[in-house]
Amino acid sequence: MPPDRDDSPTRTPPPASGPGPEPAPEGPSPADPFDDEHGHPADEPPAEFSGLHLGRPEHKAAGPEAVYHAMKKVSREAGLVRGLTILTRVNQDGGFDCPSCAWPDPDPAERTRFEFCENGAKAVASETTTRRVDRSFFARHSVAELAAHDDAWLDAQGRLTEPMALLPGADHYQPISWEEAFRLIAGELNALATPDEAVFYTSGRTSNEAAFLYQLFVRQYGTNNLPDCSNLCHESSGAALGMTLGVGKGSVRLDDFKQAELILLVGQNPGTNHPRMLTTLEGAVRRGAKLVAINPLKEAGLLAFAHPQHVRGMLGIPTALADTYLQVKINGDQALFRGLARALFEEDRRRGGGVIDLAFIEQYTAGFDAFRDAVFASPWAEIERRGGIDRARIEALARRLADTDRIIACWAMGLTQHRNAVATIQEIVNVLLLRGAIGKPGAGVCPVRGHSNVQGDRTMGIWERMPDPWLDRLGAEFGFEPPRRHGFDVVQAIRAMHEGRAHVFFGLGGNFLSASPDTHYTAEALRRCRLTAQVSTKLNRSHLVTGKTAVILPCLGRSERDIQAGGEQFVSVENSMGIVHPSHGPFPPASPHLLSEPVIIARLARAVLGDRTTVAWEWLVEDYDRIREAIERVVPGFLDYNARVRLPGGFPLDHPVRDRRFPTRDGKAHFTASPLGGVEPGPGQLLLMTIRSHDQFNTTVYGRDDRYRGIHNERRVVFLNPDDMTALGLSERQAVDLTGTSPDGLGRPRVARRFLAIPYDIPRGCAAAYFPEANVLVPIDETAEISNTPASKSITITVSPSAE
Ligand SMILES: Nc1nc2c(c(=O)[nH]1)N[C@H]1C(S)=C(S)[C@@H](COP(=O)(O)OP(=O)(O)OC[C@H]3O[C@@H](n4cnc5c(=O)[nH]c(N)nc54)[C@H](O)[C@@H]3O)O[C@H]1N2
Ligand SMILES: Nc1nc2c(c(=O)[nH]1)N[C@H]1C(S)=C(S)[C@@H](COP(=O)(O)OP(=O)(O)OC[C@H]3O[C@@H](n4cnc5c(=O)[nH]c(N)nc54)[C@H](O)[C@@H]3O)O[C@H]1N2
Ligand SMILES: [Mo]
Repeated sequence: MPPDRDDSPTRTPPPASGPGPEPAPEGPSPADPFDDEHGHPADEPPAEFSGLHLGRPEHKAAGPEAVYHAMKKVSREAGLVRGLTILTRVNQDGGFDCPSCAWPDPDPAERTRFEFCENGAKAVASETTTRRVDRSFFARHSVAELAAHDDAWLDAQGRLTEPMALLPGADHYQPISWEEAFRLIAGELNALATPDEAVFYTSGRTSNEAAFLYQLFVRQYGTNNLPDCSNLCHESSGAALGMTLGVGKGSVRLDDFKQAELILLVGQNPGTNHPRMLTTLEGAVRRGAKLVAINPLKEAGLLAFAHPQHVRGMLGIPTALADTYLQVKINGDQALFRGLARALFEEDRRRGGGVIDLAFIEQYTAGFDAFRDAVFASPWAEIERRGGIDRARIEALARRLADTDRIIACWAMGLTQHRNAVATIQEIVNVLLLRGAIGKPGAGVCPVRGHSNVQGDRTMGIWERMPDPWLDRLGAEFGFEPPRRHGFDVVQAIRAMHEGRAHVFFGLGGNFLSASPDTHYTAEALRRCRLTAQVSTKLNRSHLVTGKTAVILPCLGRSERDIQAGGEQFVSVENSMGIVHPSHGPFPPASPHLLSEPVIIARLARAVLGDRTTVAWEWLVEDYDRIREAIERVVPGFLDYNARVRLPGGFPLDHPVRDRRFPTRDGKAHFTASPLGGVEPGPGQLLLMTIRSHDQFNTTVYGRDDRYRGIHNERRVVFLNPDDMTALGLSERQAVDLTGTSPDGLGRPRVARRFLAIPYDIPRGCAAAYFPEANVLVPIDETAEISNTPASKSITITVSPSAE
């Protein structure tokens, strides 16, 4: 157990002021070994720690504190009355889609007046802030000076208001007209030797309409270089599910949670990252369903939930959630699920059948025999060693699986960001297939998506490897021949920019530098570009580590009114469960100079393609119904898009697996027989996972607290097992350096300096630190097999005291 913690603020008082905007430092920025004319990457430690206050980890999520923290952030950013007005439009019929996670909204009839959570409120507050980053801000601060600030400070400065350009040799961004900005970008793109020398990134907040236009523009320009944040996120889920079930998306809907008997929550922290999911889980538990959590950390949101909008919850009275908690080792899940399969086979033998669903397996699946052989070739000793869970506990859970027909497995980044991520997710599918728990009510797979429209962007063709029939339809609709050669994913794009095979980076949203692995290598890759240009709402580090020329194109946020020639427009998004619905921003834009994402893309396309294009860009964006009509003809499942998207609650996309139709090559669901793999740290090494705190949305850091884990006012912390700390001779709060076991992409030692050691309830040999501060430790060449997702939750490191 961790040593006693001091909850009283007397030992280490938190500073009186929160992490709001701070005055800019006087004079030049501090010296920095990696400094150059255009700033430095994110991992340089601030001169001082910000003043850690260590509390006890919490045992429940939400409650009245959640309301308090949400309101504090909202009133600070948007003003209390204005902020509350804005929040009443989140996830409402006729309102806008919460820009935070992709968890679905309940049926319109079941929605309450407040259909958002603490962290959704924070995301909305961050977008609707009254602060502005305008031309005078950029005149006051050089890029080098801005780069000396941390991510929280950058985000806290407010909304971008007009296009800005950083010209070669300049040290300040300067205003540029939209026309000039498009001309500049077009000039660079048209000067490339081939379109494959440009990279077009997408983050998952982009609407269906913008995403569709974007991929159309990029393919008419001539490349499939469409990496997206999914490459860093659920790519492993898409790959594993596509190969086994034929559809790379989750198969369950909210209604299934009302019928499930057993819900597995694997590698996911919903209390922080999908808080509205807790309402669904609480409903399931109240109905009698059982929850099992599989996670190296005892996350508050998996233990219990006090619904802040219900009377009991407001009084702080929680509903217990997981009744079983398996504290698996980092990357131990493949072994654990292999163990569950083995125990299911053994239980079936003991009971003389009835456990393995042979009828289902015979009718619907392939690969069973090879899988059974692989299971019996995995010795219990190896299963226990790799997973860190003993056989008796695995057998106990297997007996519960054997007694249950309706099983849902949920997961997120805890499974997708490992070397063997695809095989791990396939192992979960194996277990569900053994029990026939796929394609029936109350059962199935539920990869819980991150960004609010990351799933929709893929449906709209944002993928470097869209299949030929899809490209055929796109070409037929617009009368051109789309390129067929697969493009770069994120890791390939970084390498290409680094090696001089790509010279222009364009980002539709996101924060490419801070989201990517191997920070210094990626920074160098971006610096080698001729141009880096980004469509953004807020300032971030990718605006500060740039190519020779850099452009910021500021766009409307989700919450903002979008008026075009055809009147007021709305966009649409697809949530984690394949429901497509509208999002309609009702509030005035942060600045009169902002353009919508569809308009930015249309004008860029015209500037780049001129008369070469077969698309009536200007006409399409006058009325987004016209974009949706084109989508309807290209993308399967969108028949009657304009009518159906206006129905209350939107419409569901067909998911054949729900009816036990498996669109694989042979029409069968596939068992997968993989060897047990993954990383096992050597002597003296630890396995590090890079995770989110409660006060961030990906690279956007709202503050320095991680309330549920008892961390206040500091992000440079590393969670360690107390016995490992003793073995390493470390004491609580000691400053340590984290060193990767391989050199970085530039051949230098891979070190993240000065983190405070925190004793925590985490399995031995495991460690955790926050993303993006620890991204410098994620090797560019350590990625998941098949999906190529960086293994940012399986990093082998050593930990040693910091040299002062
Ligand atoms: N407020 C907020 N909401 C968000 C986001 C955000 O940053 N902030 N990000 C959004 C995005 S894009 C995404 S993808 C999701 C991310 O949602 P999550 O996947 O919940 O995010 P992480 O913090 O990466 O959490 C990973 C969880 O997996 C566990 N874990 C790590 N390694 C392993 C392992 O090997 N095995 C198991 N079983 N567990 C492991 C960690 O302990 C942690 O609980 O959230 C989305 N929603
Ligand atoms: N080590 C490590 N690295 C990781 C992860 C991890 O767990 N560990 N997680 C990975 C995951 S799951 C993901 S999804 C990626 C996230 O990677 P990204 O999606 O690239 O990053 P975000 O932080 O979500 O992007 C934030 C920026 O998006 C812009 N933005 C916000 N709203 C809008 C909008 O409406 N329109 C436009 N155009 N721009 C907008 C703002 O300028 C803001 O600064 O990071 C990945 N990186
Ligand atoms: Mo994500």
